[in-house]
Amino acid sequence: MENKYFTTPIYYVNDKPHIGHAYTSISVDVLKRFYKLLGCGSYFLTGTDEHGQKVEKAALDKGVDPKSLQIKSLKTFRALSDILNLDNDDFIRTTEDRHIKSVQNLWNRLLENDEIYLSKYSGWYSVRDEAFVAENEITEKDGKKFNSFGSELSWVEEESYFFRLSKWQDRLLELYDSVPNFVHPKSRLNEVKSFVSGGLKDLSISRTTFKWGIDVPNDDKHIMYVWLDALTNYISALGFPDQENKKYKDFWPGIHVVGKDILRFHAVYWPAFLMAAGLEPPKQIVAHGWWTNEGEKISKSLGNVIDPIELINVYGLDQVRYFLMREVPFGNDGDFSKDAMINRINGDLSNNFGNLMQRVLSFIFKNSNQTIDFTDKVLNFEIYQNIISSQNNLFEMMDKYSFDGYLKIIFGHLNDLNTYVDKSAPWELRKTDQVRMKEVLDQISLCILKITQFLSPFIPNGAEKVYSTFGLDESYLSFDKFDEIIKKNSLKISKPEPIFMRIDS
Ligand code: ME8
Repeated sequence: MENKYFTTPIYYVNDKPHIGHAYTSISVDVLKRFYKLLGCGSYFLTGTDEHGQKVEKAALDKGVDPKSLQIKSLKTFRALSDILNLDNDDFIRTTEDRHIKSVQNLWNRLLENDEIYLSKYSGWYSVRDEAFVAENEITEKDGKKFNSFGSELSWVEEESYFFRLSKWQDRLLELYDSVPNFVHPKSRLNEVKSFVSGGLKDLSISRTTFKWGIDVPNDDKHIMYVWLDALTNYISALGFPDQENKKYKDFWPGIHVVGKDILRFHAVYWPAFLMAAGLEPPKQIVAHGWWTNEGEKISKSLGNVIDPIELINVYGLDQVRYFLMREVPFGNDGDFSKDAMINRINGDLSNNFGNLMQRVLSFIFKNSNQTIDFTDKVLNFEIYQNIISSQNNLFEMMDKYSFDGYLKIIFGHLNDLNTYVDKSAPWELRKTDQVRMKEVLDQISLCILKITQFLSPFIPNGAEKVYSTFGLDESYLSFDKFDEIIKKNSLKISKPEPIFMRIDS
């Protein structure tokens, strides 16, 4: 099975993390955990973007130097990774030596390949997006200029090195045509294609009017444009410039999961930089949609930023992870509302999954000698066979990043199981047919075990809790260990702890 390398964007340290950052990180964590269960080699990178005018400006506004701001915010982003229970393999910072070495090496390759020249930039710039903005993308209001994201623009005029991006137009279009799903979803691929087909201008890749960045080699007047610096993190973490490094050989090219706001940097500039440096472009760029808060754009000035840590403290980690992955098809925009979240948690996790677990396992604990046996008859149980047969569908859903589609299939099985429990009523069978009662409980337990395995990338804590009730440690959550569970023949369960309690709105 081929190795998978998944990355999140590296987040700016100018501000505290919010729900959007948590969303991207959780989605990549789900992918990492899923492919790990499947037995693939998988690598997960996240980190922080610590240079640039935006970070420098935030530091100046707070009256501190960028280094201390960067250290303070780094702590919060690192803490968020822990709080989200991310299974990341590395956390990269763009101020680390390994990264600076890597970016400067990439620069030198571009220079050697005659992909860089010195000139002068004059035009509009969005500090908020760290982006140069073309005339045709500018709107005006009250005498001020804005880009399409509504960020205010400032005029920049300075000496700058340029990357010969215009030269890469045809090669980029070829790349989009030759690599299936290079950008996912297709609608975003079309957007990228039409941007590139419209013609590319050479890109300014250095700045001279401030200092907070990586030095351009052999020219102490210039620092690198923050996006050239930031994008390179994806290979710095694999040991670049050492292309013989095992991680680089095993995992590059990677799959970058990003918000739709930064698609152009990833699907146009990044593959062009890499190809121009003689390196392989990424495998795929996956762009997800944008969250709003109760219908409004999330922004500091509107005071409606959703703090993921607060949410987790109130609703629980697995609950927040599940809601974000289930509520909105990945790729679409979504609106966050507390009511929607409570309904989702109560409806799916509490009433459906948690309740099934609790009533069946407590009943077994009290009435069925606390053991579960997997006889052939149990293994032939129709709902279990349906779960097994849906496996390929589930893999396909994951392959096309349809997290909600995947979860819908699982919860369809859970609905069937709940109906089966009601219909076969083991509490009645206890009085009339204890052999059949045990068989029903064994069938349901088998299904719970399999379903929990499929759910575990989304709700890792809950899944571990369920498995430990069956006396199984987390290593049994891997797909190829399921046979071992079955071969155990008999499992003994301990007193089940309630999971996913109802939330009172
Ligand atoms: O752009 N909805 O960092 P950043 C969904 N440093 N996702 C959201 C979101 C929202 N409302 N708000 C933020 C940068 N995100 C650069 C990246 S990568 C080489 C450099 C998520 O801190 C989404 O993934 O502004 C978006 O792309 C990212 O946070 C932007 O994070």
